[in-house]
Amino acid sequence: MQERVLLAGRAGAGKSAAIRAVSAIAPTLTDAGRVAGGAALELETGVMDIGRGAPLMLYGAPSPERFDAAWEELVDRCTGVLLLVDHSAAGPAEALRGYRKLLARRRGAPRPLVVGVTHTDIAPHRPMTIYRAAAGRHDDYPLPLFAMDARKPLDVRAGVLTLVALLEMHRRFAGAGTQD
Ligand SMILES: Nc1nc2c(ncn2[C@@H]2O[C@H](COP(=O)(O)OP(=O)(O)OP(=O)(O)O)[C@@H](O)[C@H]2O)c(=O)[nH]1
Ligand SMILES: [Mg+2]
Repeated sequence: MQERVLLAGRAGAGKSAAIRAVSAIAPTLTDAGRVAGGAALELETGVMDIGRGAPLMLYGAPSPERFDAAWEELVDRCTGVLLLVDHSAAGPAEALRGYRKLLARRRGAPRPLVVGVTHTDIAPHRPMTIYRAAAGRHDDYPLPLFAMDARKPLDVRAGVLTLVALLEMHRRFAGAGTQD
C-alpha cells in the first residue's frame, strides 16, 4: 500500500521545511492540475523511506483559502493528513478548528489525521492546552496532537509514522466497531 500524506497548514506553518527534513529526494513541485481537476495550483512533493514497503509520498498543499474547490479532491487522493499548526502565529487553535471543519465537510470517508504543532520554541509561554477544545476526537479515535519542529527530521518522522500507525489501525479494525 502506497501511503500518500497530505501536509496541510496555513502559510508559514512549516510544510516545506517538513518535506525538506525527511524527503529522500530534493522536494519537487508537481503540476497539480492533474491532481486537482485542472485547478491552477502546485503541490510540493517529497518521498520518505518508511523502512518497509513502498516509500511514502508527501504532498505539501497550499492553504485551502487559495483553492477551495480543489481541496476535497486533494484530500480524497491522499491516505492521511498531517496538519501543521504554527503555535506562534495568531489564532492557532482557530486554525486547527478551521481545518477540522474543512475536513469534516468532505463527503468521503474521514481521513486519518495527525496534528503537528510547530514553532513552540518561538512561543514558549503559550500553553498546549489552548488546543484542548479544538482537538476532540477524530473519526471516533483520540486525535494525536504534539509539538513538532518542522525543521527536525526526527520530529517530522514521528508525526508521519504516527499517521502510518493510524492508517494501519484503521485498515485492520475497519468495521470492527468503535467505542464501548
Ligand atoms: N523556530 C522554528 N522555525 C520553524 C519551525 N518549523 C518550521 N520553521 C521555519 O518556519 C519557516 C516557515 O516554514 P515553511 O516550511 O516555509 O512554511 P510553509 O508551510 O511551507 O509555508 P507556505 O509555503 O508559505 O505555505 C521556515 O523558515 C522554517 O524553517 C519550528 O518549529 N520552529
Ligand atoms: Mg511552503
